[in-house]
Amino acid sequence: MSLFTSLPFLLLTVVTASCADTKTENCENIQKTCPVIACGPPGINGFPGKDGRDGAKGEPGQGIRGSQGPPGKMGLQGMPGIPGIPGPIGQKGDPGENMGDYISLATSERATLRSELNQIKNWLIFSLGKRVGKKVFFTNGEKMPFNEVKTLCAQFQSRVVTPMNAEENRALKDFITAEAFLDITDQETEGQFVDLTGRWVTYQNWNDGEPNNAYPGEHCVALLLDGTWNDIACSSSFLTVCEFSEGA
Ligand code: FUC
Ligand code: CA
Repeated sequence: MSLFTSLPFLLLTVVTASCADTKTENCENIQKTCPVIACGPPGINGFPGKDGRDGAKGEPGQGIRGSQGPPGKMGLQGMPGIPGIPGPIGQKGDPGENMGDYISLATSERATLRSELNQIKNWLIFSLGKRVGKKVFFTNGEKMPFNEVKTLCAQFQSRVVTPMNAEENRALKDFITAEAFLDITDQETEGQFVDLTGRWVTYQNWNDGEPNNAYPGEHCVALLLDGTWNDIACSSSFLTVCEFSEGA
């Protein structure tokens, strides 16, 4: 017998055998839905049914506690605390420098500074001025009326040059390169030449025939290049020479 011709028989045999193993009630039910097969053995199990609905939410579990989270942000700065108790008194310090050392050092430094200052003054006088006794002559090389010369010299804490003796007069003559005003006038009384303090000058070195007040108003005095004096008009312009007192 071939496989195709024997298959219905095999099925019938299986169903019949299955039905024979079940209870009579079940067999009757089968008979109601399967009239061809009056009663037979129970069939093979069917396929599993569809998945059931999700069950109700379960109660919270009691799992293991998680690890601690990272620290939070830093809080605001707190108020300053009250001052602490003063610490103990420290050990006595090393003995200080001797005050005498400081004084001698200051004295030494002062002497050095004085020496250097004197050297600088020497450089200036050698190159620009003329020293005679305690006087030093300087000029800016400009010619101007007498009043302007007086003002300029006063601005530099000096006065218009005034030779008080032959030595100073000679030093001034050697210094100038043009006729220069002296700080001597007879503006108050014609013919009475006085210095800036108003006192009659005790030293004079007039040129021959001077003072002659040649032109009315020759009330000032100029040192000529040969060292002699001439009365001239104060409004005329002559060389500016100021004298400075050393040590003042
Ligand atoms: C002589 C001087 C005057 C002026 C004139 C040019 O007479 O006495 O002061 O310098 O020369
Ligand atoms: Ca004159």
